[in-house]
Amino acid sequence: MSSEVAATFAVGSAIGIPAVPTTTESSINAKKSLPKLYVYDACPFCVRARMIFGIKKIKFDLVFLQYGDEKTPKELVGIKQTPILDPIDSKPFLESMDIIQYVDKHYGSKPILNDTKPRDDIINWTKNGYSFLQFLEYPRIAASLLPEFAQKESREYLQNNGPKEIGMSFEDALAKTPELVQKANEFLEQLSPMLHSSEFVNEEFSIDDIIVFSTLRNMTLVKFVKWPPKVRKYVEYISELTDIPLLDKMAM
Ligand SMILES: N[C@@H](CCC(=O)N[C@@H](CS)C(=O)NCC(=O)O)C(=O)O
Repeated sequence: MSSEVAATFAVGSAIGIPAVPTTTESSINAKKSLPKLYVYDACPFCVRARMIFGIKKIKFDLVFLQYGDEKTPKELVGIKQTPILDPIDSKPFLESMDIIQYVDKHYGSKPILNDTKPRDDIINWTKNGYSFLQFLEYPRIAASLLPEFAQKESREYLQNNGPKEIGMSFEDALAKTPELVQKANEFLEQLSPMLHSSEFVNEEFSIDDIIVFSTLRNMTLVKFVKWPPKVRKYVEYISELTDIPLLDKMAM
């Protein structure tokens, strides 16, 4: 224990309060020198970018933007979009796939993805999901306690813009839950035989895991979905491996 931390404990115990060490200036400076990833927690493209940091165990500063904050992303990259990578020593930039490639090449151990392209069947499976998952997920995301909605302004921003984006009110989308859950169950059943194992889509971690996990993660926010055991094990395994928590505890 450093003398500074020891001193904090000593003062705390002297007045009977268990002292918590405060953030030191050096740890703040260390944070400033880390690459910064700006995200929304519910953004699947942000999950993709977080995965490459997680799997390679690279230290980074994960910044959850408020969903109603237009100023910060516009100052960084000119538009309101996430994920944004600020590599610290060069200009901040957008696009999850570019971020993944950059991080894989520049940080941590040797590259693990090697410019491989996603499998066609995986791309097609994900595209099928786009057609209905948004109706299941958006109203639940809007009612969630995710960090990008901590402030009222951000919750209102989604309440105003979300229905326009999905072309349906959140109430109407919620009313469709039974038929959407049915589709989601079939969607997960289709995935099961496409997985090499309950650990990886292919023999080892690949870009396909990035595509698949980022599609599955928001589905953990939907209470009534029936997960085939292999797919459930898979999503839990990748969550652990990449340090991206699932959302079951908030499921509704
Ligand atoms: N092609 C981009 C897509 C990123 C994207 O669509 N991000 C969404 C969040 S999931 C966004 O920032 N939308 C603006 C908004 O929600 O206000 C990528 O792969 O990074």
